[in-house]
Amino acid sequence: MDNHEIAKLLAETADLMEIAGEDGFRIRSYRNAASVVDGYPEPLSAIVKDPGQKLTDVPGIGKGIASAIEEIEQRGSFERRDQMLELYPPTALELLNIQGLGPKSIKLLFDTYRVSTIDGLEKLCQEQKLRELPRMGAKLEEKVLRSIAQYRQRSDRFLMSFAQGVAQELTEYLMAVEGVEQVTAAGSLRRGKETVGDLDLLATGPGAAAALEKFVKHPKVHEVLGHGENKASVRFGLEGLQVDLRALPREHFGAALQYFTGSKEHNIHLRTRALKMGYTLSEYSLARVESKEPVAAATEEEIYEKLGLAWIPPELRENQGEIEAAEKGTLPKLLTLGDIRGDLHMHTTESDGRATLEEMALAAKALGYEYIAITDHSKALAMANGLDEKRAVAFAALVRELDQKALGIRVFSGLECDIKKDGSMDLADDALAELDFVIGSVHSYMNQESAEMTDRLLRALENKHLRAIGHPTGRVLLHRDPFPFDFDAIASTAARKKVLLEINASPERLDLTAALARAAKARGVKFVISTDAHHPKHLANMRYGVTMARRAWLEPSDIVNTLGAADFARAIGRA
Ligand code: DGT
Ligand code: CA
Ligand code: CA
Ligand code: ZN
Repeated sequence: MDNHEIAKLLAETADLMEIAGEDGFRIRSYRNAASVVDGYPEPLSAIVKDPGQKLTDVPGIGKGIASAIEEIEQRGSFERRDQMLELYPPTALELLNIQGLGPKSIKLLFDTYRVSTIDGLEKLCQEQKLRELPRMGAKLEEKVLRSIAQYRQRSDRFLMSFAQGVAQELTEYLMAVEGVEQVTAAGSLRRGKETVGDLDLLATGPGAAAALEKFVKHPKVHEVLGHGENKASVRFGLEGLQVDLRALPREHFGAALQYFTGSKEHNIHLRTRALKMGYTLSEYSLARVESKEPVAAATEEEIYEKLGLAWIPPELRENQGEIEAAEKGTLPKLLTLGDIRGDLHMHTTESDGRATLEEMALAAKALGYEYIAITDHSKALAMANGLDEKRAVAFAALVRELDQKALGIRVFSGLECDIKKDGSMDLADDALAELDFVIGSVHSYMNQESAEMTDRLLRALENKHLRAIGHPTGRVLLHRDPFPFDFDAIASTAARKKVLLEINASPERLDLTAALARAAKARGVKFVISTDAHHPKHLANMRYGVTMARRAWLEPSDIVNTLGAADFARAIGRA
């Protein structure tokens, strides 16, 4: 690591210590060391390696910092930092970027509301809860919201869930214009990508031109980037998502939808195919090369059909074999939201969720589910009030009691059990045996080396009570990269041990990714799609997980929670 990287780790640790309210003297020593290291002319890694030199000879570096730097050189982190990251996730550091919030406020936020992310903070402000804390008021809430919006503008991609909200709002707004027949999202959003760069909307009908006029005057449009006869581009909302709207005649709406849905790679492949067949494919039509006579333009279906292909669901249009499959008639019969009959990962007030067991069960029933598993956290997540063995056993009994109330939905007891640093489970086997559906998840030491993480997960897979691995790569979209491990080894072992891999439907996670899920299916893995809901309204996030599964080419038979309640109970040995 170079000096700058080392300095960053030291400074970050100082920030976390400050959030934790630690002794000012120790915090200052890390900060000072960080600035010394950053400005030091010689690479410290060379000093570490040179037996003739000592780090402690560098002015401003004492024994403690020296050993931290040695540890950083060895393994990319150091103990103090790891400890702090256990207490406060790295997202807490991001809060320091929000004007109006210092370390003390961040600690207070975390202690009172367990909020450590920008999204969480935003929600607190919107729900007017920040003002309930000492020395904070309505003015500060406003200031924080503005600052959050500015901060977000710096990131150039947006969560699918956010873009979908904007698409829906604008669709309703534009559909109200007289003569507008249809408004549709195209681009990456239609393909179901987990993040989008910009939003591509298409409008058609005699009122489409009028829709463009209305579009640029939307109260949340802060900047008009371009406004022509058939197209307008704007920045929408404080977050600054770019939205392109195109007005199109009905006659070639299908060609435009096909073109602007992409992906670019899919379109290139399709155009090549068209040319070989004597056609050109454009955003206006599929036409004969020689006569230029259009043969299809109004719908996507007729375009694909003329090209000798079955219609290809947008989620598959990534040039990953879908055109070949459409030719042979071997496209998968993709999973739909309606196939899902239960949700198997959620939290309640027993740990860090917002609603009670019964409230979650009733909310799931209202969605039409036949069963759920309630999977609160285990004790390693002390911050989340995780369950120890004794509480886990009592929890299983409580869930059984609830199930016997016959609410019209079956309720299984579960646990999201931490997979500890060495791959052992956070709770003892006899407690795990009481629970119907044990998920193992990694929530700590996510910076392990790939080999270490692989061994850790392999060991976890040895546990006979384990039913599923939760959010297997640990990624948090736009915040945290997946941790490295040998995915093929884990997928093969999971398949052999009949441990499910989760597709976590939370729009911030969407983990497994589509590519990994598809690779895992090739190795014989079965999946569970769950929301990881911490609030009844999160149960509706299932659709994002289904979208990911579709992008992974998955069919209902790949997903355990498409089984009916009785079959599911049999599948987990709890009939
Ligand atoms: P994004 O916005 O980065 O999440 O990704 P997309 O896929 O929405 O990309 P975008 O907005 O640049 O364009 C939307 C679609 O329009 C894209 O998927 C395919 C089509 N498209 C746009 N420009 C081109 C181009 O220059 N060549 C081709 N073949 N297709 C294009
Ligand atoms: Ca786009
Ligand atoms: Ca675009
Ligand atoms: Zn969870």
